[in-house]
Amino acid sequence: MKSSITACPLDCYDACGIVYDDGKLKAFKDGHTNGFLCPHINHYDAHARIEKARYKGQEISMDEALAKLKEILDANLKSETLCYRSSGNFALMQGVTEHVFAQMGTYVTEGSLCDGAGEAGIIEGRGSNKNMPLSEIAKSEVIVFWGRNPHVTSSHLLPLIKDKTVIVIDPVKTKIAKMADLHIQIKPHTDIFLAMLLYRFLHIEDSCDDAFLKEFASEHEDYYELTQTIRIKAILEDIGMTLGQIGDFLHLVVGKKTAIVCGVGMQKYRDGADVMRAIDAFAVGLGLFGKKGCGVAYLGNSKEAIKMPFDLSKAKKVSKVDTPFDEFKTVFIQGANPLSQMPDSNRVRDSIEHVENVVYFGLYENETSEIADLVIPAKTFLEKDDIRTSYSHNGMMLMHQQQESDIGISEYDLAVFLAKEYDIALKSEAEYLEHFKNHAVVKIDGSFEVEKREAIPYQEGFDTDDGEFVFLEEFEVPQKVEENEFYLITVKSPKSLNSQFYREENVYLHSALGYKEGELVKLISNVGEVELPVKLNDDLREDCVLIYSGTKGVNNLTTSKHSYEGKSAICQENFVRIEKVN
Ligand SMILES: Nc1nc2c(c(=O)[nH]1)N[C@H]1C(S)=C(S)[C@@H](COP(=O)(O)OP(=O)(O)OC[C@H]3O[C@@H](n4cnc5c(=O)[nH]c(N)nc54)[C@H](O)[C@@H]3O)O[C@H]1N2
Ligand SMILES: Nc1nc2c(c(=O)[nH]1)N[C@H]1C(S)=C(S)[C@@H](COP(=O)(O)OP(=O)(O)OC[C@H]3O[C@@H](n4cnc5c(=O)[nH]c(N)nc54)[C@H](O)[C@@H]3O)O[C@H]1N2
Ligand code: SF4
Ligand SMILES: [Mo]
Repeated sequence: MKSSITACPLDCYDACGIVYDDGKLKAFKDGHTNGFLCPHINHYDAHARIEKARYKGQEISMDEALAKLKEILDANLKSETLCYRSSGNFALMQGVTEHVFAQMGTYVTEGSLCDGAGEAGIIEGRGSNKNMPLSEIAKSEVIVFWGRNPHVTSSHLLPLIKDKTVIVIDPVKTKIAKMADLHIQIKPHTDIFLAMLLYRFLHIEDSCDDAFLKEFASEHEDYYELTQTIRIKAILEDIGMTLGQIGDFLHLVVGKKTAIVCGVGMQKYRDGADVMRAIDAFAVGLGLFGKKGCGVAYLGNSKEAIKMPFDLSKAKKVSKVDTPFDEFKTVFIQGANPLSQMPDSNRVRDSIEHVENVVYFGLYENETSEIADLVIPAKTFLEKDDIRTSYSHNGMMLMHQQQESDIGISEYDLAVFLAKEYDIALKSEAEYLEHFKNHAVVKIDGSFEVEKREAIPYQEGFDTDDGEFVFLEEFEVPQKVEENEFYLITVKSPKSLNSQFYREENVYLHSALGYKEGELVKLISNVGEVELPVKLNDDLREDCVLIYSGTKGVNNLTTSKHSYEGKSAICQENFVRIEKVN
C-alpha cells in the first residue's frame, strides 16, 4: 500500500512531517510537529503554479521544453553555462540536477544568501558546525532568542518554551519579545558588544564555568582582556541598554540549563562571523557545550553527517552573492528567484540581461520566471518521492509521492534526461533514496533520525586541532548611521517564505518619524532605491526601517559585497535614507 507520509519541503527550521489524508495535508501528531502545520502549508493549494512550459513567451509541451533545453546547452560551451540552484525546496534529491550539470563541466555556485557568515564564525570557534537540536532545547530551563523570530520562522519551538525563562535580543519588539522575561531592544549590528560585555561581567562576577574554561578554552584570559577594551558606559548607551539589564541577563542564566537559540538576524553583516563567535564565546564562558539541555542552536547544516552521493567537487564555481551572470551564455536556475532574493537587484538585472538563454525551473511565476527565455515547470513535493533532513532537528523525513499530475517534471527526471543526452552515469532514483535512508536509524516511535548526528555535541571537547575553543582575537567596530540615515532591517514575513506565497508590499516605520500610513516614500541606499507605501509599526526602534524578505524591490537597497568570512550575503549592511514622494 502507498504510504501517506511525507514532509514539508520548505526552507524552514521545523521540517514538519505531514500525513496526506484524502487530499488534505495534516500534521504529524507525534514529535515536534505536534499536530499543527503553518499557514504556508495549510494554504499550499491556494497558490497558482506554472502549469505549462514556455519558450520566449510561447507555450510548449514538456518534450519540446526538454528538446529546447538540449538545443540551448549544445549551442555554447559547457564552461559558458552556469547552474544556479537555491533552496525553494529543501529535499535532498534537489541536488541531482546540479550533480549532472557539474559532470557536464558547467559552473555551479558557492556561498550563501542566508546563514553563511554565522556558520563561518561557528566553525572558526568550534572547528565544526554541530547544532543543538530541538530535542535538547526542550530540556533547557532558559531560552535566549538571539536574532531569531520563532513565531514567524520556527513556530514549532513555541510549545517547548512553556514554563521556561525567555530572554530576547532583537531590535524589534517581536511577539516573543513581548512575552519575554527580558527583552533587549538592541541597536542593529551591535550584538558583538553585548556578547563581549556579557562575557566580561560574567568574569567580573566570578560566574564563569572555570572547570570548563580550564579544560576546553584555556585562552580565556586573553579573551577577557579583549572584552576589556570596550568602553562600558558609552557602549551601553549606544546599543540602547543599561548596566542593570546586563545584571538581569546574567542573573537569569548563570547556573541554569540555557539554550541560546540564534537566528540569522544578527549575522547579516560583513563581520557576521565575529558576531556569532562572540555569542559562542559567551556560551563557552557559561560552560554550555557538551551538556544536556544546554548549548547554542543556530541554523545548522541540514546535510550534517550525510555523505552526499552528488559530486560537485570538480565543478568550477562562482559566488551566489555577486554572480557574474554576464560571463555566461546559458544560466539554468532551479528552486530560486535570484532577481528578487539576491542582493543588489539592479546589478543582478544588468548582469543577467547579457545572458543569451536564461532557463527557469521552478513552481511559481516571479521576477525570474518573467525574464527567463525557457520556463520549465517543476513538480510539487506531493508529486515526487524524496527525503529531507532539517537544519534544526535530527530527524530524517521520508517524502512519499502522494499525487499523480501531468504538470511539471521532477528534478530526478530532468537529471535522467540530461544524463542520457550527455552520457553521464546516474543511479536509479530508488538507489539514491536508499543511500540517504542508510544514514538513518529508526527510533522507537517509528520515526527516522540521522544516525551520526549527536544530540549533545562537543561532549569530548571542540573539533579544533587541540579540542579547545578558539576565541576572537580582534574585532571591528561596526559603522553607525549618520543623521537622517536608518538601519535597514530585512526579515522573514509570516505570510511568505522568502518570495514564495503572499509577498509583502510595504516599508514599516515608527510613527515618531512623522510619516502617514499608506504614504508612498522612497528609500535610498548607496546602491539603489525603491518606492514603497508606509505602514506604521511602533514595535520598531526609531532608527530602523523594516522591509520584509520577498518584498519587491527590497534588494535594490542591499550590497552584493560578501561577509569577511563565509562567502555570505550581508543584507543588513546598508543604511537607508527616506524621501517623501509627491
Ligand atoms: N514565515 C517564514 N518562515 C521562514 C522564512 C520566511 O521567509 N517566512 N524563511 C526561512 C529562511 S530562508 C530562514 S534563513 C529562516 C530565518 O529565520 P530567522 O533567523 O528567525 O530570521 P529573520 O526573520 O531574518 O531574523 C530574525 C530576527 O532577527 C532580528 N534582527 C535583525 N537584525 C538584528 C540585529 O542586528 N541583531 C539582533 N540581535 N537581531 C536582529 C529581526 O528583527 C528578526 O526578528 O527562516 C525560515 N523560515
Ligand atoms: N532582502 C532580503 N533578501 C534576502 C533575505 C532577507 O531576509 N532579506 N533572505 C535570504 C535568505 S535567508 C534566503 S535562504 C534566500 C532565499 O532565496 P530563494 O532561494 O531564491 O527563495 P524563494 O524566494 O523562496 O524562491 C524559491 C523558488 O523555488 C521554487 N521552487 C519551490 N519548490 C520547488 C521545487 O520543488 N522544485 C523546483 N525546481 N523549484 C521549486 C519556487 O518557484 C520559488 O520561486 O533569500 C535571501 N534574500
Ligand atoms: S512550520 Fe515550516 S516545515 Fe512546518 S509546515 Fe510550516 S513551513 Fe513547513
Ligand atoms: Mo535562508
